[in-house]
Amino acid sequence: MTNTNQRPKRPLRVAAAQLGPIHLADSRESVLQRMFRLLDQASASRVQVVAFPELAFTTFFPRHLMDHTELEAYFDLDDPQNGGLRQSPGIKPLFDHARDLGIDVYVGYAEKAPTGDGFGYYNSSVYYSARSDRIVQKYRKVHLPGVVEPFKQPGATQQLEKRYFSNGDLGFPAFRAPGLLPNAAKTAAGPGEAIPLEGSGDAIFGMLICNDRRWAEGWRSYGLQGAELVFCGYNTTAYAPQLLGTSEDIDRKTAEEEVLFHHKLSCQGNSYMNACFSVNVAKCGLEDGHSLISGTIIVHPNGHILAEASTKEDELVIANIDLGDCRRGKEKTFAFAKHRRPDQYRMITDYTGVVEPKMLAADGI
Ligand code: CDT
Repeated sequence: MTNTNQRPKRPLRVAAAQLGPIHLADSRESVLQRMFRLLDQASASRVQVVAFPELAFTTFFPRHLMDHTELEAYFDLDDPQNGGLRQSPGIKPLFDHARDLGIDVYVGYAEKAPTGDGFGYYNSSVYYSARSDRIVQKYRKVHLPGVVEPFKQPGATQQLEKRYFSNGDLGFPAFRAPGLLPNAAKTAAGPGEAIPLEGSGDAIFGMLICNDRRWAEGWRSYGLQGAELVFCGYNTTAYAPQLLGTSEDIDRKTAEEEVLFHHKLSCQGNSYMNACFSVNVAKCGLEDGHSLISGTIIVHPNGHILAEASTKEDELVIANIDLGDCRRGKEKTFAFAKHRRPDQYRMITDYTGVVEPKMLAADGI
């Protein structure tokens, strides 16, 4: 079997496991049971990889002002001395279930990591491989939105990620997921043996978390590593004019449509510009009265949406994809090695904020 480029197919059946609201009062056990149901559904549909949202095990707690003691309950310990996240008691049951079903998992969680003299707190995700029963890669959210000090206006939507988490410090590490593709090429074993073709090895994946999807730099970092699929889980507030740049003058329904549009624009545009699939998965609905957008989508490297959620509840969104479809973009329009001009891109790493051109003189025209 070949695709239009006469390359072998790289078929994969993926799913986004959208979660409806998780309220402050909901127990971890109840959330795990919901995740198990979605995994069971995925298994019945022969899905190989399931993606869960950002901070999937709890309510979106950064909208609440909490003291350190209250906050601790929302974090899961990722301690390499004790088996890492794979053995963390509040999450282990999910990996055990996924292992038993033979399904790989991308999932977001609040990470508490020992630092030697204390703990670091991150908004993180991991990719768990069922075949190897291990976490293949961890990612820590780089672009933390929101503020350190809570907004004072009554009724304002709080977003305290900058208060509760440290900035991600692992960069954007692409990785290969073992055992998903039939006939994936392996490393050349010895001298004289043919070097495997680009795009013929085991699947190359990357991870982003929520706000990261709005920033081209993370996607391009994955594009430069040949990523064929990027996962992104999110909790996106439907109405947050203080934070999202939507006008305060528009009604809530119009504001939500605008937020949804920018979400899709980011995922579709960046998938296209980096010639990769993306699985973008929401936690959505009314959480304790706070509205989160839905919009779970699986996007093709040509930018089109392949599958989309139709509810604001727990819902499995499935797509059959062929990672070989990335080759057209990677070898033509976005053949980076041929067309990129990094010597002209220095501002991207030299500048953080905006540096405007010099003002014109008073008599300037
Ligand atoms: N969770 C997260 O990163 N949310 C941001 C919105 C922050 S402003 C309300 C997002 O980019 O969707």
